[in-house]
Amino acid sequence: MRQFVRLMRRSLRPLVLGSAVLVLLMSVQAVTPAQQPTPAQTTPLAQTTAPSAELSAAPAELPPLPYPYDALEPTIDAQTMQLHHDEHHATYVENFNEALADYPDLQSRSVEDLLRNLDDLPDDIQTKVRNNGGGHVNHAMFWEIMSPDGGGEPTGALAAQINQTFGSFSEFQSAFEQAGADRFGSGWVWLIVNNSGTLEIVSTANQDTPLMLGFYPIMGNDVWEHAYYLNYQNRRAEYLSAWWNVVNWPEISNRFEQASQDR
Ligand code: MN3
Repeated sequence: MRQFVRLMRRSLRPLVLGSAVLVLLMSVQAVTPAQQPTPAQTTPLAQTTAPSAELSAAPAELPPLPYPYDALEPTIDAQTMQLHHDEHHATYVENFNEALADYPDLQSRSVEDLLRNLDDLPDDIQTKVRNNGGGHVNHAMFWEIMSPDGGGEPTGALAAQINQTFGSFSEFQSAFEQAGADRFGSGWVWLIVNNSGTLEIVSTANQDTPLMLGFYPIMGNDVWEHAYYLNYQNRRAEYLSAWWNVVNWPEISNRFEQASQDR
């Protein structure tokens, strides 16, 4: 089948063959299982069927903020958002691309894939990829799981799983805030799906991502001072508790469902 698809792609003459071939190609992609074990495949078809829109490393690009800088006020102020996205996140992307500049073959893999397999990377770029690739995936998720229309409580399967695991939504919130407060120095607090398929709260230092530990992050809050210092100064607990006002539960539910499907 793949040979056939390659052949079709090679002989594709969009102006002549028109949309029928495109429809055929799309339907071929649609029936390809997302979690097919496809290590080291670099054909265009394999890339387009990579697990659910992972981030490109060819090169990595700063995703646009999905809302204006001031959209999350008063929970997060516009200046913090601007510096956080345009400076901090942009710098992670820049340094990540710099790390991969001498390794063009690694650029065909997703950022997530590189982070899941850090030990296999050349020694001289492992730390750079860990810090800057981690910074890129963490922040790309972070902007999406917040919204000006955020807040409230999760619904559906995610709500049920949270209640089952933590007792109630408010007990989950307390545990998440506590783990964020307990993270010494810079890092993240996460809700992940662990290897047993159950929800778990973990925290990581610096830009380490749960992907490095083999876990899929459902949601995470950034507890680096750059995420809250202008508004909250040293009052991290206050930031953690206010943050629920901007949490985008529909997007987090999507990520939860993605994690369930990928298992
Ligand atoms: Mn940050």
